[in-house]
Amino acid sequence: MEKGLLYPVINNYRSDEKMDGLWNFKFDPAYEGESKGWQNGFNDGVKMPVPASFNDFFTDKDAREYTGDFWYSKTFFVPEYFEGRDVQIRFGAATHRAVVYVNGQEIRSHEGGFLPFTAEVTNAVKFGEENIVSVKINNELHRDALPAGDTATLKNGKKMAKPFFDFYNYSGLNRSVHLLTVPKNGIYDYSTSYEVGDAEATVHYSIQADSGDDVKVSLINEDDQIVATGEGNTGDLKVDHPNLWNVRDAYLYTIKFELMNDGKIVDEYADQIGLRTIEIKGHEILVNHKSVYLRGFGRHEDSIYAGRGFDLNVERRDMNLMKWIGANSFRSSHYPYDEQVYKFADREGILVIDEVPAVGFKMAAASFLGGLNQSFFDGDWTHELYKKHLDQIIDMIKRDKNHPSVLAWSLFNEPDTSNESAVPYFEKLFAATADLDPEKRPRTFTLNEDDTYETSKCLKFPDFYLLNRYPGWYHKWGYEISDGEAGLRAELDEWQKSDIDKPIVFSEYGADTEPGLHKLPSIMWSEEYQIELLEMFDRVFDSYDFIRGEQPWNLADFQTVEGNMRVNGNKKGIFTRDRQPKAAAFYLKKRWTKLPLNYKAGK
Ligand code: CKU
Repeated sequence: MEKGLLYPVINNYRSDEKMDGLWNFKFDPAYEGESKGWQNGFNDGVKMPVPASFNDFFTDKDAREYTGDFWYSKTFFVPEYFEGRDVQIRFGAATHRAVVYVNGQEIRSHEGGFLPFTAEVTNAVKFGEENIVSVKINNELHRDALPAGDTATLKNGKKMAKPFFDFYNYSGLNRSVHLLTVPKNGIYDYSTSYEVGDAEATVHYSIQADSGDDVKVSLINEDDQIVATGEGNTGDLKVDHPNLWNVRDAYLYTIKFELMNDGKIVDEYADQIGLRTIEIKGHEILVNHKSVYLRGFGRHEDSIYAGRGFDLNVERRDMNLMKWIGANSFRSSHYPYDEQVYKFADREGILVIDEVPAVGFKMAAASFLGGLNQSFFDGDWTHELYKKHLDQIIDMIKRDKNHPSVLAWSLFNEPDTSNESAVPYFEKLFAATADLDPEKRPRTFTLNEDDTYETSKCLKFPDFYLLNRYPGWYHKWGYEISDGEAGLRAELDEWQKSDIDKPIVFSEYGADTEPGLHKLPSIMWSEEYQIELLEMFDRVFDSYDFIRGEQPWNLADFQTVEGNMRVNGNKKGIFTRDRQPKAAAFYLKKRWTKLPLNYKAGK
């Protein structure tokens, strides 16, 4: 668990320098890096770009598939004028676990490949000199870690990742590394929550700092005017005639905190926030007390060459594609994304269902991935897994809680909930996470096809339901799709008859589609079939009032493990991996740009 995960800023009290670029890189298949002194740095590795996944740069398959320990190292200069401040190295993501050394000294370790962590290096660096940072990373998959999987050893001694999930195990320093200075005992976290009306809005704020005798707060509008001020570690800011943050119509205020000591400013932190509320009421998802119908995608951080390495250019394109097609939301399937993704979403007024990397918690979920027929939560790994799972939810909420775009927290993707053994795990996790978010956003998880209204033992936990359903693809496919539709309707009829009064969002459905493959009449994998499958689902969505969102799988094609179900990855993208439209994109654009934001409101 991190103390604070504020995004780096530069001001009179704080500095931020990116350490991105070329690092030295080395595989460590014999786990002997420390005994060879690699924590002190090395110069005989290959030059590796950061941020990026190492995998797809290599032309050699052993290197691309490499599973085990590997090292990154880089020299960096710490100027003398940094003295007197705290020096930190902040890693945006290291997949999946890391140990950080500075000048040979072990600083800290971290588990979890999709969230940031900060190495406090003040006492390890030499001021006015070159320093060396080395990071040992391990990308093995285990059942007691997130995302879940196994690591196999082949007969030739090579290790191989066996994910219980359907995305490639892209590894490395996938997000930017920052060299930061912050004031000693300064601000390390803040949070906000809101009450909004047309005439007035209230921002409840609280700020965490290690020192200071007072805090001054100001709220600044987009015209650079101060609209409210406050004092103290917690308090309320009242805004007359507020500009609310609305879906696809965002307005961002700047909140600025000044930490005071003896009448002098000793630290400052400013961030952009949006004034809005989120509630679930009956069948409705409400933003600013108004009903919102979600349309958008499940996504991945995935692109050619850099794999899961965060690329602002790809993200800009993805945001533009989502705006073009009329989307208003996405799920950060199946892990929290780079922080800049949420900044984009804040600015564009796009809602995010923020998901923790609790994926693969179902042995039989995807038999094509080598699933085993056993209940996941019966396993002896759940004790250790739970600790990591909770830790990552805590950090995800800590990191993302101040983004107006974040609509809800997804605590699992497709866990095995059809067995009673899941219930104690869910009870504990939902209780432990109830008060983490000062805004108390809804919590949810996606339900796999096997986990239905009739079979799931965990339906009481989510505030609204996310359904992943694949009739027309994984069953009742091709010419049988009409039976698939009938089956889907039969399941939804059960929900309708029940006394459950919560919205359902379809968080996955789709068909693998080879771009350029046309067939009349349609055949599976053709662009025509993808449209027919979407039309089938849309007919169903339009027939049930409690369905309050549609997020087909996936925004774009993405890389997976190789296998007899995948032709160079998962092709369920509405866009190709290089972000060009398949025919289905034009179909969805037509539907989504016509649907009102408050579709089905009041029903
Ligand atoms: C998607 C067994 C269904 C799993 N679901 C999760 C997602 O990660 C996969 O990519 C289905 C698919 O296309 O199989």
